Amino acid sequence: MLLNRRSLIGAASLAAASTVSRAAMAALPEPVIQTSADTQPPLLPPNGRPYNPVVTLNGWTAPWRMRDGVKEFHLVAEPVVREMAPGFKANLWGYNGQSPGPTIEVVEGDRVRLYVTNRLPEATSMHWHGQRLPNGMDGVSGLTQAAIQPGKTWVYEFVARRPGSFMYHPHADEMLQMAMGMMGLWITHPKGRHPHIDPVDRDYAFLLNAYDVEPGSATPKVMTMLDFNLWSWNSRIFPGIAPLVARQGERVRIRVGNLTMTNHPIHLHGHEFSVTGTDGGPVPRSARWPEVTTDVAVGQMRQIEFIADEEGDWALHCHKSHHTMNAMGHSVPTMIGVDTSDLEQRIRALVPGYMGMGSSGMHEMTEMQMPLPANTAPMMAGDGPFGPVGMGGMFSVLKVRRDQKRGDYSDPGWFQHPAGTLAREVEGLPDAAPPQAPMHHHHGSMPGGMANEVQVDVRKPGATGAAEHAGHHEH
Ligand SMILES: [Cu+2]
Repeated sequence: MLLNRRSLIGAASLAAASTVSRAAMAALPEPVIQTSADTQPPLLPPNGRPYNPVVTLNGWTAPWRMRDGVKEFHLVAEPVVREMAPGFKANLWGYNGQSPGPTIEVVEGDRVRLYVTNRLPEATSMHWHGQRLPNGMDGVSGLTQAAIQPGKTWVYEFVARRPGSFMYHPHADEMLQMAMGMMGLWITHPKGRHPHIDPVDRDYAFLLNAYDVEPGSATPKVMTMLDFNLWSWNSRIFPGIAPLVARQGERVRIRVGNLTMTNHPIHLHGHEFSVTGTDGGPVPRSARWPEVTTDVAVGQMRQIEFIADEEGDWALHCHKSHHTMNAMGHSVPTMIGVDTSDLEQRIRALVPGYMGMGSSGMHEMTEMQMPLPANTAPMMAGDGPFGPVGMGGMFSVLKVRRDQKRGDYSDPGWFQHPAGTLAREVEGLPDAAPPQAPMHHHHGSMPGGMANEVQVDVRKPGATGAAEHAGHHEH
């Protein structure tokens, strides 16, 4: 739901608004705030040059005011409450009611005027990442401007000179302000046909971000440098991330920007894609190659494109496996292979109902209704048509359907697999015994558990497949 700020003036939660005089605000375009974390339908341009709008995952595009041929936007930096997943809300800082802020969409050649109002308790600024612009519009506090003090509004103005995928974020107290969620996307569409930009049927965009929120709390720890525990797309974590939907045969573009403190190899199942652009602009066709994973480094954007020609529910996720999990204690010991049944019984005598975890892997945690502190997303969650998905964090699903209507972004539900196309259990075989933990096989008594009969395979260069067995003590 979109709300005008005016309809909320007077609410106790917006007391900070009074620091901006209403007379001064009257000359500015009304800031539009978003109260929902749902993906909003693409904003068809009501005026200006035509373009094919993007869909921001769990986000929206900022409406603008056209004034004397200039597109005017109004961003308000402010504390927000972001629902990161159903049942889990975080106290973040963002723009216009959400983190990330609204996507700015303009057309190559547009003159753009951006008002930035600061309703934070500290100074900020706005940097327009990747843009060609006059140096004084670059938004680096101290270097190209004084910081925007609380209660003040500054204005930036420049021409969107080249098409591409960009970002915006503060360049003042950056570590804290980005750890709190202050960022947004900027898309400059090409003016007419561009030799390196193909028209697409679906154009998705999201930012990679990361937070460190202690389970049971709601405000990120802002001094965290690397050890974040929530890996999100547009400040949402699976299963809170909307699916990406396509009609079979459509050309799909996905724009991904990274404002975390580490790289994310973004992997798509079932299709190959090309990287058709970066925040440096469109990639010439002759410089593209096929991929199924593209690494998006810190401060980079990657724009991937493919034909969604395979029907199904295809995972789209970061390939760092700890980035597809939600908050957990980092001090959990590895218990794989440890027989805890005896330990469990002994602890149960002291703590009724105690249950050990992880002795055969951690998948069991996806099936357990673990008692969680209030306001905490489960570590591995999401139910699929065949059981728990056991994922969190940077994970979503590309849903390709033959009968999805053009321009329809609604969730088509789970894929109905045609007969004979599903992996299946082989029936009629005896149950295989589960593997024994290696520590039950002590063959020797050497310190450190080194067995005597260790064999190594030596393959001589040039040998055609025949490996020689050499005893551990032979040389
Ligand atoms: Cu990652």
